[in-house]
Amino acid sequence: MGAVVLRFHIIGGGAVGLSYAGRLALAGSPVMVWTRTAGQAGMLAAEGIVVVGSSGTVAAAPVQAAAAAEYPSWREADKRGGAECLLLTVKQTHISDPVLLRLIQELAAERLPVLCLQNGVGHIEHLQSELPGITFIPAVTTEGALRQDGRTVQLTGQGELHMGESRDAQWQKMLLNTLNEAGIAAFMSKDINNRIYRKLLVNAVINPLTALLGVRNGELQQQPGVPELMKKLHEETMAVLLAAGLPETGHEWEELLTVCEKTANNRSSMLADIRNGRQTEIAAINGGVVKLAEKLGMAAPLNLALVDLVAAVAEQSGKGRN
Ligand code: KPL
Repeated sequence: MGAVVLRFHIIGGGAVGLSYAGRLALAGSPVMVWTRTAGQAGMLAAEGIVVVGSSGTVAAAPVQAAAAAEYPSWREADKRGGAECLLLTVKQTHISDPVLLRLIQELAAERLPVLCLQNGVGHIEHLQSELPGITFIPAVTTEGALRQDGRTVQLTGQGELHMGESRDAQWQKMLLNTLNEAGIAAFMSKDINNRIYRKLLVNAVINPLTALLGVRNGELQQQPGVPELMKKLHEETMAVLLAAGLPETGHEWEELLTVCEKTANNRSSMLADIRNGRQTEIAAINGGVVKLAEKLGMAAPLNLALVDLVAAVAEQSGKGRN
């Protein structure tokens, strides 16, 4: 009997989804990408994903693809078995979509846990309450990726993928090996909730400010008056997260600057959302900090102001309220 190969279902054809799908497919894993539109799925299935490396190398990765709504006909036609892994890479703004929830329910029902790579907080609780029979494993990615078009993704910053512990240790070991072999630095984390809070601390500063100022991550600090604002926002957010149980390392500010540096060429996901007319994740990021603060009887006025400002900018650019 040959070695068991993990077959991946990547739900979401955005920058994160394409960057994982592309690298896994290039390393030889069977990959199925589930998209929102049939147009993107058709393009991916016909031509594959174009992965542009950080040094400019270009490679085409063959994948299967279908729109989430096409699940029933795909299921009927699909005869292949094998160990599977589900990566949910859609934004927080989509996790209530009934078509998506049905897809997760169908795909996860007979299979294994769903790895969730969303920014912000509140998504695991939301998914768990919508789909109570399914196991969701929180994960955090610190990699930078930029979607250039529906099938092209540029890897803009080397980062890591950390995931919570699965009850199925053998499956998780196989998953980590497969990811590592595809050049993805992936780890099992025993303190995933702290990692989620640490990522939230980074996103709560970089995302709204880059979105409002229209600058790349590496340009944020060069804007007049912005380093002071970054510092104040960082302090306010950190106070909330420490009160919520995050242990302090003393290096949080340096970590934020390192992310700006490592993803200098990146447009944050929130800036990309505003530019492309998509809903932003402001409610799950700065709005998540405000909700946490409220629960703890604290105030988070800067975070609150940013929720309103980003929503106003999105609305002004004709992109609807978040
Ligand atoms: O996670 C990100 C995002 O854009 O959402 C950062 C780390 C800020 C990289 O752009």
